[in-house]
Formats: sequence, structure tokens, C-alpha cells
Amino acid sequence: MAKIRSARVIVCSPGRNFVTLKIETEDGLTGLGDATLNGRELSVASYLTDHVIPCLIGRDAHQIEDIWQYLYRGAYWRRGPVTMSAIAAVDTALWDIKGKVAGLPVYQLLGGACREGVMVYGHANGATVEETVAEAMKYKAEGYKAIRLQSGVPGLASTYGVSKDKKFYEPADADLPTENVWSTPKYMRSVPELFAKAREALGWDVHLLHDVHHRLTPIEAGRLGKDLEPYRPFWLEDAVAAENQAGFRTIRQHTTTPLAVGEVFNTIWDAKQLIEEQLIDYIRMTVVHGGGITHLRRVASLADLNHVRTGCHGATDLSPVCMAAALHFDISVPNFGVQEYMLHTKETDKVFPHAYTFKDGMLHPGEAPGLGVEIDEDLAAKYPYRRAYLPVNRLEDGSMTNW
Ligand code: GCO
Ligand code: MG
Repeated sequence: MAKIRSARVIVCSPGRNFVTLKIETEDGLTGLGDATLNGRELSVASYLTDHVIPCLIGRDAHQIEDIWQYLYRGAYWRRGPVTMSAIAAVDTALWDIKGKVAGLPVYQLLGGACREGVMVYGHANGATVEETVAEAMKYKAEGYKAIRLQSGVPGLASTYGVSKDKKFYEPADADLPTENVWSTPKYMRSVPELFAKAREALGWDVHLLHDVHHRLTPIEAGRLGKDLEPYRPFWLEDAVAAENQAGFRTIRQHTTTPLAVGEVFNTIWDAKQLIEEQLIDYIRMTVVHGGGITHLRRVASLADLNHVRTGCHGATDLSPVCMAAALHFDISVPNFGVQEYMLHTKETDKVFPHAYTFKDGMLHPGEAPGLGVEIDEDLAAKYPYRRAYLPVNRLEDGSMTNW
């Protein structure tokens, strides 16, 4: 028995906002969980503080599955990003505690490593195709085995995935949402050229990926997938918004380009049809928005039965606590595919000292007991929360569309 004595939420903004849950047992052991929901941070903080933490006090921190079921079934109001991020934070913190009690890194409790490291993809981006390819060359020189390519689109003022400060990408850029303008025809013309030039410069020994960020219809996605086939992309990400899972059937009928989706999914139910009908190749849910390590393993098991591999979302708005949790999951799950790796700022890394390391295109979770991440609370207190929103998106005629 490791009785939960207290739990509290720490909100800080070392370069961007993060919400962190810290659970403490009566023996003084602590566990951390990431609860960050970009642009909606305080809703999860309140859900935890006002509704979850009072139910945790006195429970046995070792009963991870029971506490998960208690919070999921017990709320009556199930699913959704706020609820599932809160449950994820608790679940992650409890795995951290269990690892510390055992004196083992969490991946050992999940069955041990089944690979030497976790292949990650870096983010090459630029205003033009030339700039993006030059960035991709730098990633290749740093040892990356997989690189995502995002380039500015001629005729559009700004595009998702392209940042001024190339190595650091932060879309939540304003106190109120900025408005972007989007054109599918302009975009569709630009991507095949990007891949053609990238293959010419980088050769065929590196995986190339691309994120569409939910902006196409299924038939448009089928066309783009087909146009990219000659360049053998590793995956086409979030080609369409996936509320209507059957929409992916249309894409599948038209292209052999592998499909990845899931960064906005919260439970196995969001992916059930996509996985069972083998409409996707990679499921990109991650620990913080997908109900924690416990639930993600359930998703991975269903995926494994259906030839679907994992590809956890790993943008900067998932804190180092989530990244560590993802790495323990990645290294231990049989059907791992790839892990996204966007660099956090130096300020973030200082607030969250961590044991994970990068070498030769791979991340390793490290051997520290638990998750191997701590939070420097004094430093965190120097970076108070600042409201920041993700942008919204309109077509050229002013209609709202997906960002
Ligand atoms: C990615 C993502 C992100 C999201 C961000 C939203 O593939 O990394 O699309 O950059 O836009 O996580 O908060
Ligand atoms: Mg994405």
C-alpha cells in the first residue's frame, strides 16, 4: 500500500504553458503527470483540482487500473480531451510512483525494452522548398533517421508547421487566436515539389514524413497520397479530420501512401473503426491526451492485432513529463513505429530536468527509477501562466475551416 497523501496542480509557462500534476504518497514519494491541453490549459487544471484530487486522497497509489476505471466510469460523463487529459495525468503520475517504489524505470514495469532505442522524427521547415530541404539536410547530418517536411505555400501568408525560428515551433502564438488563410489548391500543388526536391537532396536512406493538419477532404487526400507515392513517404499525417472514421475508406481506395492519424483522439473509441478496418497504418495518440500509459497500451494492443503501428504525437505542447512517458511506452510496445520529437526550449528543459537522451536519431528514456523527470518548482514559479491560443483558419473567401 502506498497511500496518496496529497496531490496538486502546478501551472507554469517556461516558454509556453504547461500543466503538471504532482501526487505524493504518505511515504513521501512523488509522481508527475502532464495535463497540458494547448490553449485550454486551465480547464484541465480545474478538472483536476476541483473534481479529481479530492477523490484521490487516501487511495492506494499502486492500484493504477482501479483508479483509472474509477475516474473514467465514475465520472458518468466520459471521454473528451479535458477528462482524458486529467485521467492521463493521474495515470502517468501513478506509474512514476510505482517505478520509484520498485527502483526501476517505468519501461521495465511495462515488460522491458523490446528495442535499443526509440526512432524519432525531427521537423524540417522553411518558408520555401529550398529552405526546408536545407533544414532537412541539417537534421540528416545530426543523425536523424526520419524527418518531417513542412514548407511555406506560394500565395499563402503563413502555413501550419512553418516557424520563423526554425528549430523551435510554437503555434500557440497570441493572447487571442490569430487568423490564418488557407487554400487547398495552392497547397496541393506545393507538396509534391517539396518531396521531389527533398529526395534529390537527401537520397532514399532517410524516412520522410508530412503533416496535412486535418485540411483535406478524403478524395483530396487520396489525390495527394497518390502524387507523393513516387517519393515513398513514411506517412501522410492527419490528411483529413477524423470524426467520421469511415472517411478514411475513400483515401485507402486511392493510395498506398501510409496514413497516420490520432493526435486529437482521446480514447480507443476514436480509433476503433480506423484500426479494426485497417484504414490507417500509424496511430498517433499520446499519453497526455489519450488517457495515460494504461489506456495507450490498450490502444496499441488493438492496433497490433490489425497491422497498425504507433507514432506518438510529441509536439512542444506535450511537456517533458509526457515525452518521458511516451518513451517508456515506445521502447516497450511491440508495434512501435516512430516518435515525434520537437525540441523544447532551454527554459522548459531547465524546469523539467529529465533522464531521456538523444543519440544517432534515437531517444532513450534512461535508467532513472520511475519516469526519470522532475519539476523544479522554484524555477517554475518564476514563469507564471500566460494565456495563449492556437490560431484559427479561414478559406480565402472568409469561411471558417480546420486549422
Ligand atoms: C504535430 C501537431 C502539433 C499540433 C499541436 C497543437 O504534428 O506536432 O500537429 O504541432 O498542432 O500539438 O497543440
Ligand atoms: Mg500533427
